[in-house]
Order: sequence, then C-alpha cells, then structure tokens
Amino acid sequence: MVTLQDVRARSILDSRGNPTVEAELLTKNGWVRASVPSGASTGVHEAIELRDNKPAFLGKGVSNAVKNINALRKYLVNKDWTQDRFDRFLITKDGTPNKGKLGANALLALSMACCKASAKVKHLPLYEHIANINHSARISLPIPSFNVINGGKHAGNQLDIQEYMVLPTKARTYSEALRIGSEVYHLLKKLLQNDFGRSATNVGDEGGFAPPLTCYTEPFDYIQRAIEEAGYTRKVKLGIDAAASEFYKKGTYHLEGQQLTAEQLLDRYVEMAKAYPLASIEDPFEQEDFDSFAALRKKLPKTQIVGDDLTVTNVDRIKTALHKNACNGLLLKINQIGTISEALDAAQLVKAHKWGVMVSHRSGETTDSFIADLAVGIDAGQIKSGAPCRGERLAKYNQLLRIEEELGKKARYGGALR
Ligand code: 2PG
Ligand code: MG
Repeated sequence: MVTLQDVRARSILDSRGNPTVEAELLTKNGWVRASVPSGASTGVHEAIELRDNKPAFLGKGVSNAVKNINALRKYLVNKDWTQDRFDRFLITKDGTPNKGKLGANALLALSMACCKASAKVKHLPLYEHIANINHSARISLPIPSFNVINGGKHAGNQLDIQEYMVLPTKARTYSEALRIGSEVYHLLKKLLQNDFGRSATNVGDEGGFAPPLTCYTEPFDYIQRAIEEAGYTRKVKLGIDAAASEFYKKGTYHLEGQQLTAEQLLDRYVEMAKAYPLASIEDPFEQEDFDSFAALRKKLPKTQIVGDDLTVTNVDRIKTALHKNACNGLLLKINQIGTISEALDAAQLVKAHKWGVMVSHRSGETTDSFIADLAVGIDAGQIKSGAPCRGERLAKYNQLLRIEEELGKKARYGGALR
C-alpha cells in the first residue's frame, strides 16, 4: 500500500526526439519518476498513445496526455493504493477498451510511477517489489537479445527484416552475456566497415548498425563471422524480429522486391532456421494471421515463435494465440497495454502455458530502466533492449548489471532458450 501526496507530469523528449510523457509521484519518502516509451512499428491492436495532432512537435505533442494526468491528481492524492486498485481505477476512469480517452501513455506513466512509489515506501528494490506483487516463485536475470543489425522501419537501409539479434543463451552469467554482446557488436562493426566503409556502421533507432545490405540472409553471415572471431560460437544463438506487418501489402509479403505468399514466406523461415542457429522468430507474419503463425510453429517446433504485433500484450489476443497454438513466446511491452497490472496478467497467462517471455523496450525510448527490474521480478528469462550501444538502450542493460551485483550468489541467469 502506498499513500500519494502529490502528482505531477510533463512532456519530455524520447530517443528519437519526439515528445513523451513523464509522471512523478510524491510519497512520504520523496518523489519517484517514470517515463513511457513509444513504438514505430506499432501493432494496430495496441492501446492508444494519445497525441495532440496540433502544429507543435509536428502533431506529436503529448500535452493532452499530460493534462489528463494532472486532472487525475485530485482522485489520486491522500489515498492508499495497491498496484491492482490503482490500475483498475485508471482503467475505469478512462472507460474505453483501448485507453483512447486518457491515453495509454498517460496511464502507463502513472502505473509505472505507482509501482516505483510502492517499492520506495517499502524500501525494496523495484525488482523485488514486482516479484512480490506478481507472486513470482523465483526471480532471474534475463538472456539479452542484442539487436545488432537494424532494418525495416528502424533504419534507412534496404533490409526488410527489422531486427537481427544476438542471444548469448549459453553465457554463464548476465554480465558475461553483456560482454559477449559488446565484443560481437564491435567485431561486427569492423567487418562491416572493411567491406562497405564507415557509413555502413551508422546506427538505426535501436543502436544496431544499418549497413547497405539487401539480401535478408546476409546479416546472419556477418553476425556469424563476428561471433566466430570473438570465439563465442557455442555460447550464442540468433534471433530475428521480422515485424512482417510492415512489409505486408495487399495480401502479399514484399521481401527483397519479390511478392511472397504466406506459404512461401514460411518456407523462407524454415530455410533460415536450417542454415543458421536461429532460436527465436518474432512476428513472422502480419498481425491478423494467427494461422500462419500456427503453421510455422508446427514446422519449427524447437524454435521460439514470438507474438508482438499479433498479441500486443493483451490477454484477449493472447487467448486467441493460445487457442490456435500460434506462438510459444510473448513479447511483453508495457505500453502496448497501458498498465503494469495488465502486463503482469499477460505474463502470468503465457507462463502458465509454458511460453517464453521476452520483456521489450520500444524503438523510441527514454532512460527509464523500469523494464530491467520488470524482467527480473517476473522471471521473464529474456529481454530485448536493442544493441549494446546508446544510452537509452544501456540504461536497461546496465541496470541488470547492478541487479546481478546486488543479488550476488542468488543471481540466476537465463530462461526458456537456455
Ligand atoms: C518491435 C519494437 C521494438 P517498435 O517491433 O519489437 O524493437 O519496435 O517499438 O518500433 O514497435
Ligand atoms: Mg516486434
């Protein structure tokens, strides 16, 4: 239980230079602060991020979301809140199915701040408080998915697949995983610069390189070479986020200038999984096509098939995916649903069905490291926070180092993919 003494909010800029919401809550132990991220390749079923659509900030202002928080102040102060009651109150006040009235960005900033406020008054680390409210049986340090090559909407190159990721599944500890990610990243940089010059290692929104590659398998070859050179072949697997809704147009998938049916695209994934140590495939098909996800699950039973735009951290969409056996992994993005309680519900539901859980950042981020503590507290087992580069990405990866240090011998590393 936490008693709030004051509430305030403001608009700040995210890592892409767009406005986003920051909220602050005052407790008897002082202020806490939380800020929300923002996606670029957003799913159509995500909760609504309220934007002003006025000339300021080219339509992307969030002054209405900030006003909505300030208007809630009178209901929130001088009351005792649990996370569950706080979030239910916000959901009721909004009253829409997609949080379109007050804005999921307004609600999430408050919900995250409430979680931090409760941890603060209890003098608990945030991950431990989250573990308590989630009734977690255990906590763990997640396997990081380092997005080292960016394409799709996050980069100015020709690659259709959005993210090529390095997963140190067989590292012994989280800190070793971070070291592996960093070394592979820098060796990859050298390889790309040797072949394409320095401009090839300009980075995309998530800190990965955006080289002028066109063939969707080429990034795997470069990453594999970097992993080999670093000497980590046996410790590392690969992952992708196809973000296929972004290259799905009028019924076909536009890959490398070709138009593919879902069946043809499925064959490409199967070939990829044969040729490379591909452990995880996110959003292989567009966001309505549960059946093609399910077909891929059958073809690649050992690969993690992750729902992101498909499932949008929404229990109803996840239930459909469960029913159709469309996934065995959930991308958990707190701003897709808008409150911490609902995100915890989503994680609990899929864990009960033995899915993997990958807690995720957004391509537009702030330096708030909330999701690092979240991943530990719910024993997610996996996190993706971009490349091991750029402050807003490292805010999460470095927070995990601190948690590992604090846990000492109790620090357990890894989840489903180990
Ligand atoms: C994704 C995310 C994060 P965005 O598709 O998984 O990597 O991108 O935040 O742009 O939706
Ligand atoms: Mg995704």
